[in-house]
Amino acid sequence: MAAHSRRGALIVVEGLDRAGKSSQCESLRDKLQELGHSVKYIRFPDRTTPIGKLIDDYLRGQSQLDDHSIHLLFSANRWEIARSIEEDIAAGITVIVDRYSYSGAVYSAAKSNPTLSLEWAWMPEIGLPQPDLCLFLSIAPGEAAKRGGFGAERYENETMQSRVRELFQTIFRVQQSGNIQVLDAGRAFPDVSIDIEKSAVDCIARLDSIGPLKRFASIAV
Ligand code: NYM
Ligand code: MG
Repeated sequence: MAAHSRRGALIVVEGLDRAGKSSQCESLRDKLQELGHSVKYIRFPDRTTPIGKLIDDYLRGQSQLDDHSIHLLFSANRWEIARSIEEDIAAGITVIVDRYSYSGAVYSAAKSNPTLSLEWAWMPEIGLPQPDLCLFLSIAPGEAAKRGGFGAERYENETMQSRVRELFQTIFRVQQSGNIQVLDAGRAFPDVSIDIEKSAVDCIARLDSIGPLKRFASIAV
């Protein structure tokens, strides 16, 4: 295989809770492996690190933190993993990421804290590896509701989810990279999987023309 001299792809999957992100990421990993690619699947927050444990406590309502502080912890959690993502990609491994900087910015901005704008929320993401492809699994609020009730974690309520949904649209509009694809995730699981696989395979095939891994730049909202 020519894979040795080629870098891996950074593929991010985003969406609201219950959009099917995690199951689709696992399915994509298996499919790409079948096709002979080296693949890793990771998720944010990574609750296993010391920073991740602070985040986990907060999400489960075990601790109270200032909105800005928890926001920066989510970002710090990405920065502490960023190097290993870059190393994997340089080694030819495609990395599938379940939630990334987009979730980071929109969930915090959805709190409507007057000193925590979307623009502010994006700033600590500047310089992190930019995905070669971001797949947004779009699901209508009604469809999400059919998939079962909200869990017990913070943010899992109607008001937050509808603000988050709007802010995802805003941030995708102002991101100039052109690597964001919105998929209708209200369809049957295998139909969504097929689209995800096609987009991922196409992205990996285009890596030579995409060039080196890019980094996030600032946004103007
Ligand atoms: N979340 C996730 C944030 O608020 N900021 C972030 O940077 C990230 C990565 O954490 N409701 C929120 C979104 C989710 C919650 O994620 C936990 P998951 O994928 O449900 O475990
Ligand atoms: Mg969740």
